[in-house]
Amino acid sequence: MQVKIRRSDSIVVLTGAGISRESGLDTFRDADGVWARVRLEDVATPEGYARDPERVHAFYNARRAALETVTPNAAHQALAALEARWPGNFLLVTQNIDDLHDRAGSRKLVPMHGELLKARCTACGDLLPWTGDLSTGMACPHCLRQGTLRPHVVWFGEMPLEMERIYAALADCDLFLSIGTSGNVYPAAGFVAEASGHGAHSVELNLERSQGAHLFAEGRYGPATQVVPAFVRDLLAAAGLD
Ligand code: BV8
Repeated sequence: MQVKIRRSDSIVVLTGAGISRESGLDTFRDADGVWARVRLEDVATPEGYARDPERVHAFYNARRAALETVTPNAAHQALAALEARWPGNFLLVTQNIDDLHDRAGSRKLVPMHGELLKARCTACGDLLPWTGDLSTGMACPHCLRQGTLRPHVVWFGEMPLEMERIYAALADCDLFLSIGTSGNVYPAAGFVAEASGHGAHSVELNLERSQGAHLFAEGRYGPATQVVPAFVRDLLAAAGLD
């Protein structure tokens, strides 16, 4: 399907765990996904953290350590190239807490569910880069209180980050791209309706039709490292930027 786009158009991209799958990071709801091994209630909620903080720290420590073994893939790189080449407004909103979009060079980037490589002190609110393990035995380098450092990650029941900035971009966008997400988790799963309601053309790029596939004007299916670079090529060509 020929992409209809103008250079002045605004683009909002939403990504989920599927875009990092071919870099070697697990998704959540695939058969071999994260939630097939642990209950999200135990490791990705404030209640789970209050019940057993060391279990939650172990869950995120393992995922943080895994980031050292993976690299951005062609899909991450294609989105960074699109951002660099696009003359109109561009915003990449990711549900992922890995650092692969950042390492691929994306800068107009909102990690709405937080970042694995940051820790936050629940006592003084300090936000710190954090690459090693976290545990309740550690003290906040800023306020020196012990046991107050948590992953800077948005758990279920917590408010995602920069929502005003995201909704402003959705209200303004002409093209909404959703990549590698199952459309299970809100409010992210509601972004396609929000963008479409403001007149945006919506495209789903995913391995298979997601739960929200019927909400999109267009869908292209296959592995992200194939469908995302191809779509970015078509987009740049349609805007005469190739
Ligand atoms: C909130 C960080 C409100 C943690 C995560 C209606 C409205 C509002 C809220 C709710 C609502 N209904 C329910 C809720 C509550 C809840 C929710 O949505 N629950 C779900 C389960 C029903 N939402 C929340 O709690 C959110 N907070 O709403 O706050 C509020 C209001 C006022 C005041 C205070 C609060 C917070 C949600 C954030 C939770 N944190 N992540 C961590 O990472 O450990 S979300 C979690 O799911 C994941 O982390 C991930 O970010 C997210 C989405 O998952 P996906 O990325 O889509 O991954 P998934 O495995 O599901 O799908 C992968 C897809 O990739 C598949 O489609 C697959 O086919 C595809 N794929 C696989 N391989 C490839 C591929 N595609 C391409 N190429 C491949 N190779």
